[in-house]
Amino acid sequence: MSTPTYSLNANIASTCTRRVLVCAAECGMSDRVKLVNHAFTDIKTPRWLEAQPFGQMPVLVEDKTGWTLFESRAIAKYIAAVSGNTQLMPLPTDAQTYGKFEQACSIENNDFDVSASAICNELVFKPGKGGTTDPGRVILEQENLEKKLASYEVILSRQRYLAGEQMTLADLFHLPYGTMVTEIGGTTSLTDGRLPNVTRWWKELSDLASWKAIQAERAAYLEAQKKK
Ligand SMILES: N[C@@H](CCC(=O)N[C@@H](CS)C(=O)NCC(=O)O)C(=O)O
Repeated sequence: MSTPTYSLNANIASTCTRRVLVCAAECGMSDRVKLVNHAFTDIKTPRWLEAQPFGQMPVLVEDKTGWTLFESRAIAKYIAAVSGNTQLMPLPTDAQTYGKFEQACSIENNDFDVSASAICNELVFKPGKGGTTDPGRVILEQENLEKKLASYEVILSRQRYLAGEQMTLADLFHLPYGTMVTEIGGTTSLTDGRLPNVTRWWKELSDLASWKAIQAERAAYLEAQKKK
């Protein structure tokens, strides 16, 4: 049986797309997961909605069978399962390690992403769609993020990564919004050293060669779009 390959129907400019791409790269799956850049208008078409009823990207498609999967974190976990990389995603049979991994995934989704993505939404996505930034919401989410990252500092002062001593998908999941919220000045807490273990952790993650390559691909794509 031939090794399955996949198309990632998405766009390199999207945060969720880059979440999948960095996880695929770290799992050694980049050659089996091919990014297919789509216009953001595609995601509201009946064909797209059939695979992704929420009208969002990314969507993973198995090339041979047409089998689909959406939700960036689910896609990343699926790719890790296919790759067999049990460091980035521990097996449920290793119950305690798996429990800590799921705990870390939950922290990213419920404690970090909520505020980091809300700040990016207010400062970038909303104005980009013609809307107006709500400064009160920005301040509230900045305060929330600050409090959450203080708790990250406690965790990361005891262990190297969010799930333990090994880097997992849970750490990688932070990269798109962590990078964006820092770049737009939405927070300095990941980088300014006031939370030394957070800064150490974030530097290691954001310095990953795979992530730098994906960010470079994004910059090249956006530059090419400007020239069109
Ligand atoms: N929870 C979903 C969120 C997907 C999502 O919000 N995708 C964005 C791009 S990062 C999108 O499609 N936005 C366009 C829209 O919602 O209309 C995931 O992780 O895949």
